[in-house]
Amino acid sequence: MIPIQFSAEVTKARAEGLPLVALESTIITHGMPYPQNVETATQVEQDVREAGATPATMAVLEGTLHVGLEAQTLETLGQAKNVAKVSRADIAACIATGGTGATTVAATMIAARIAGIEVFATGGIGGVHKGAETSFDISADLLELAQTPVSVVAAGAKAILDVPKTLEVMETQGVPVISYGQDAFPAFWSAQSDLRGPLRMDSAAEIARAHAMRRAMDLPGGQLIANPIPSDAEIPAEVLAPVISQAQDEADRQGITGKNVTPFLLQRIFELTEGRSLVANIALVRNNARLAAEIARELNVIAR
Ligand code: PSU
Ligand code: MN
Repeated sequence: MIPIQFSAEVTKARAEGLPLVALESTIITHGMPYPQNVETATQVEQDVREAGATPATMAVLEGTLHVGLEAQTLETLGQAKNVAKVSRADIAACIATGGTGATTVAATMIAARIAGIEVFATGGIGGVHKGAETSFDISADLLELAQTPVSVVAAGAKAILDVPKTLEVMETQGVPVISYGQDAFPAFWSAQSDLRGPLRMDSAAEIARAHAMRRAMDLPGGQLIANPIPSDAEIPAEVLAPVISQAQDEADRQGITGKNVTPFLLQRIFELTEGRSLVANIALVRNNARLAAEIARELNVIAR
């Protein structure tokens, strides 16, 4: 038995068969500073509601898997220091030992599958890190996309990653990567990159149909929907490139490894851009939440 607790709102939506959208919590505890993290998480939940779906933010709290967080719980989590970052490798151990942890993309996909939620919105997924040929640092998020049937809406992969290698791993793992509304694969803080998205779709209905077809075909794994950042919130790639390489150099010199790499880089980029990276990050997560809600609504009207 999995100890699981649904929020009041999620309980109601499940009972009424309403569309749901999963949201992660590592972005709250490790991806953004307080108080912007809580403000953003609250706003993103509201964006999902306004787009006609119910938000379900996932976290493990004292050994219970929470599907949907009450406002006070979200605030407490957002203020807490030293919360564990829980991915596929740690989620079961965290629950079994009564621990508390914020869920990554991989762990949120697992929680969503358990809760019967098929659409999930986040900022950016983890991927293949620069230098992976020696560090072997490849995010568990990519392997999760290959095995857990959840469609994940993200703004592409961050330029802190080796984006071509990230696309190669998803290709190898059979993960459909769908650029939304454009040919290029978006690069998180910038809408465009030099890389083409392997697939392109222009409507939420199409994305929902592709998801439902994978389900009908019994294909394991989900889809990555790469949704470009709104143009008014973009940061040009040439502005960020030196910032990213500085942050990467510092991480290398300080010997940062494993699950600390991504939070370290995000925090340094936030500092080095004097908060500009965070403003863009907030805009793109909100944009992803709205698209995810639309996809969830479309998926809800397709017969199973
Ligand atoms: N991308 C962001 N913000 C984040 C993350 C990614 O824009 O906070 C988090 C997500 O939770 C993602 C995790 O699943 O980082 C990936 O960590 P790693 O690279 O250690 O797999
Ligand atoms: Mn990693």
